Amino acid sequence: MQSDLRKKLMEAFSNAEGSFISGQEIADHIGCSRTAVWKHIEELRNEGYTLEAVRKKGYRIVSAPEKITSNEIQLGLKSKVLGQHIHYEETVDSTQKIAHQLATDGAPEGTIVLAEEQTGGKGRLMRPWHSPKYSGIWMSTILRPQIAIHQAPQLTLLAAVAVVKAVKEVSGLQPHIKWPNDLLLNKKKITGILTEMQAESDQIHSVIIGIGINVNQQTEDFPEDLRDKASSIFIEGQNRISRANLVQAVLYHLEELYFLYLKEGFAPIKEQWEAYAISLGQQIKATTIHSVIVGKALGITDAGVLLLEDEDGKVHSVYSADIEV
Ligand code: BT5
Repeated sequence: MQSDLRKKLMEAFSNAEGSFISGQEIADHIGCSRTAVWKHIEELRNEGYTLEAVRKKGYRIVSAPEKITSNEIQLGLKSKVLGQHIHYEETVDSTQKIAHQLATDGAPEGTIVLAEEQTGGKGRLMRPWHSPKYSGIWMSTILRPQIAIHQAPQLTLLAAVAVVKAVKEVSGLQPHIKWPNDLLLNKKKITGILTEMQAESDQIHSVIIGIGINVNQQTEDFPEDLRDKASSIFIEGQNRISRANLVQAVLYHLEELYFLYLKEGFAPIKEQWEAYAISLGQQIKATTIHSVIVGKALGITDAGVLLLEDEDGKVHSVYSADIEV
């Protein structure tokens, strides 16, 4: 939006002093059409403004975008290693890409990459991850554990437990985990986790844990094809959350579980994961790259592999799949 247009638009809202202002009044003030006003309002929403729109009354700004600053995160940070180095950017392609580069360049363990917006956020199998500005947490954490390559997926499950605890602590809402990497509130996805690694022969150089949390989005902030299956903490709890506080809580719980894992192995993490998982004991459908398996979810192995028992009693080990409950 041109800056003079933006100035006039904000002026119109400011003159209304928090009351509703009609689309026509805004149009008159700026000197544009009603359709153009609608477009400007959409732009404001994309930038993180929360606007209320009521028929016959018009629009009202409920809140301005809240940025996360590195200072805000470091002030009161309870983790000792995670988040001690913060790489913060307004807009990035994907925080994973930057974290990979930093890890290659020797960034210390615990370095995090945080962005207000991702234009090419990615999920597993290169699927897109919707990461609009100022409303979520898009973060990649660099870890350097001395574990075998086949153990790395355990860290996805560990991260899921950490985010459940952090969301619960900050919002009071209790998400459930859907194997391996989804966190759900009222059956809708609010978090996805992507674990990638840099390794050579059987030596792990770094594990990069990408965490995406939908925090303050409203329903209309999601593209239509995601509205049925995705949600945010705000939508489910009707409460705006400080993203900086949530980042701090995630780092704290992630670190606590990670240290426990390094000391005692996966068993105590597995126990907590199972306590939060929704699909255990239930009939589920797992779509892998090669096949579709329908069966009862028995649990996860010590390696984090899902065990599914089909109707013939055969137990399948599922390493990677999409799950429908
Ligand atoms: C994931 O993949 O769930 C992993 C997402 C990881 C995102 C973080 S953000 C920080 C870091 N930087 C990145 O670039 N990525 C990581 P998967 O299980 O493959 O799920 C992807 C699917 O979730 C998509 O195909 C959509 O259906 C859906 N989806 C996309 N954006 C979403 C969102 N914001 N909320 C809920 N679901 C979404």
